[in-house]
Amino acid sequence: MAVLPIIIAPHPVLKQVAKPVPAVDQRIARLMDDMVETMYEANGIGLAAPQVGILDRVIVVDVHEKDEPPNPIRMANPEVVWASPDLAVCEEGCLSIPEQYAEVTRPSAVRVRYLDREGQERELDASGMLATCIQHEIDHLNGVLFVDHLSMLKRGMIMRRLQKQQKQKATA
Ligand code: GNR
Ligand code: NI
Repeated sequence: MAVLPIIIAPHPVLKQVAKPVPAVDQRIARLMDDMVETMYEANGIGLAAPQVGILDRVIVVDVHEKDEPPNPIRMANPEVVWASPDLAVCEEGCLSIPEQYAEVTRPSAVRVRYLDREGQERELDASGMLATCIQHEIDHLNGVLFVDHLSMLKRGMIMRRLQKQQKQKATA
């Protein structure tokens, strides 16, 4: 396993649409494992392959509570097959937009179809933080960041704050 470098916005790879994986082969299983390790190392609750520069439709999530054992979920070709009509607001962050947060509104529950690490087709019913996180990760596969759900004004404020913070970090 390996910790991969996470790409920070604005970067063109984060705007690209990722390709479906034809099958969950050795390479994809390895990528899933490396992404889980990278997610844990970064203290994230999810990670999408484009965030580590790989344009395959692969995501990992783990929303376990601190007092519970880890529960990583690895997904290839995840697809929302049902979304609840009721919406939920969640304060979101993103490892590719470090230290910036904003409220995003999304369906409060989703059913997602995907291929697991063994290439088996599965469905998962998600609500709460898990539903939010899965939708955030699938957005990444479509070149969409959480700030794209905000008004132009709020997005501009966050991206300018991020630029300033990244420049300060580079010269610190
Ligand atoms: O670690 C993360 N936290 C988070 C919090 C609220 C909503 C979504 C997320 S996902 C984010 C990790 C990340 O950037 N995944 O793409
Ligand atoms: Ni993200």
